[in-house]
Amino acid sequence: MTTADSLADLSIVVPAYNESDRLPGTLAAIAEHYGNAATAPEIILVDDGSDDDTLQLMESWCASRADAHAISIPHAGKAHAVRAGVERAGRDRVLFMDADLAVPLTEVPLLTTALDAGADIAIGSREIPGSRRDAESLIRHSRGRLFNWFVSVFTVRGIKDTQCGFKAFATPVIRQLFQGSRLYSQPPTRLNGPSVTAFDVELLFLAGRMGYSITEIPVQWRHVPGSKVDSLRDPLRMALEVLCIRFNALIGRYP
Ligand SMILES: Nc1nc2c(ncn2[C@@H]2O[C@H](COP(=O)(O)OP(=O)(O)OP(=O)(O)O)[C@@H](O)[C@H]2O)c(=O)[nH]1
Ligand SMILES: [Mg+2]
Repeated sequence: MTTADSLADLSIVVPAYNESDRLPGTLAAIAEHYGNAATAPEIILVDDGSDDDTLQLMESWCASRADAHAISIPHAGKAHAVRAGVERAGRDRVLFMDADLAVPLTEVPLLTTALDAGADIAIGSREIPGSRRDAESLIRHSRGRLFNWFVSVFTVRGIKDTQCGFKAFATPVIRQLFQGSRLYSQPPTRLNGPSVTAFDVELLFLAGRMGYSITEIPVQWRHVPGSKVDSLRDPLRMALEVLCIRFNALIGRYP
């Protein structure tokens, strides 16, 4: 399959919450990179109740493109926004990426090529040879490594970087994984502020149980200011989620 065919087969899902500062540059980069060609990926932007004009930005950008969709759901966090985008996806593969474009669009074909080569899931990695992490503080990097170690002890083994927000799946595979999710089967009843969470850990954990192949692909990544992650609350919440995944597995709640 050529790169153009691979891209024509792809839906890109971008979850965003209060991203009126970071999203315009990302949308401009997408428009410039893909133009409006028939071979361009489908673009699905998902807002879940931003307080700023993120949704308006999405809607006006989508109005000028052939296959782009702005989805609006009640506030439920990144996992549910990705899930809503995946449900809407009309192409054979889905890649989700962050609104801050921390991984540039030049890396998209690296993941689709891995899917072409037979992987069910291809995930961007900042921790294997050939990758790069730029502009990241030592504290932030160390926190990420500690979390990955924690993940490898309790849930997903053998993956060096489970947390890069740049992952591609065969569409039926990611739909099946979300169906198996226990942490994100229902939207939260109450949620204040942005919520990034460890939903990808649960997806990868389920993928391992279901026997899907996962390939880690080295990507160029840079830290982009304007993070929505709370440096204390969110790592603790994510660690708790990892323990919940282990507990759910122990009591037989996963397929
Ligand atoms: N729809 C939706 N998206 C969210 C929510 N919280 C975060 N996001 C999106 O998730 C993506 C990642 O958010 P970031 O704040 O960059 O977090 P991160 O990249 O995991 O961590 P950093 O390395 O600190 O930047 C961005 O596209 C955010 O807009 C949310 O509650 N809802
Ligand atoms: Mg980020």
